[in-house]
Amino acid sequence: MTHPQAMSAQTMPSLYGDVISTFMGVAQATDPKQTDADVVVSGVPFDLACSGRAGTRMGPNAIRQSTANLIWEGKRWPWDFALEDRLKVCDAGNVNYAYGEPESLVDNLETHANRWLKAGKRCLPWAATTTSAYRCCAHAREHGPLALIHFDAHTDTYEQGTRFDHGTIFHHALKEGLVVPEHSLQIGIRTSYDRHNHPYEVLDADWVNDHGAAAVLERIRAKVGHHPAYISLDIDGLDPAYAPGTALRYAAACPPI
Ligand SMILES: [Mn+2]
Repeated sequence: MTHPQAMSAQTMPSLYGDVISTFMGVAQATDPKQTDADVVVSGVPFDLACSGRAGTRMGPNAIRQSTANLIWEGKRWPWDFALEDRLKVCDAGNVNYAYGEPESLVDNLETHANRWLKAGKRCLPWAATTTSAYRCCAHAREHGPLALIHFDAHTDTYEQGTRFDHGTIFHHALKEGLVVPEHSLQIGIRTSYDRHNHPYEVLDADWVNDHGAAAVLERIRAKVGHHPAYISLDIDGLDPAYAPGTALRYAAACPPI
């Protein structure tokens, strides 16, 4: 057997388990030209940039496995239609990287996202840290800046941090002109930030709890309009009562909406 370090990031098998089953049993596809899917899901099993409890690299495959019982359900309550009646989805597997070279993940992820987006697909990556969001929205370099709809306990706009720090991504994205702050919102925030000098509008957890889901959606529509948008959902945007496995746990969040 060839030692993993002798293989490139592209050819090395995933150390965290190859795709055992696909998301909700949809078809697997690795080439955008060979699928007519509208939406592509993929996993990013990288948690080396995580400052808290790691292990989320196991998440993408866990998501796939947790959808196994949905395969035979067809119509899923409370909807009266099946997913495949409305949307064609494919599963592109996991974005791979050499475990000793985090840089390879960063480059591979941007290449992966660009490849599918250029083919006109919508991408839904499950990433193990929000570091990945920065590269996922990097296609804005070619297609113009995006509105940001960001659910999180943190603003991820910190200026200090190491190169792949997961708390700095929307500072760097803004600096590089990848997002339009005038059309962007950060929702569910419940950690400190400079309220008098912050680049994005914030609907903090207190605001969301006071006003409810309908008001949040109304504010998103008013702010984002028809601008192309990037949606980032950090799982710690939810209360840890619903997602206790997250690396950083902050109570008093809004309930799932
Ligand atoms: Mn967070």
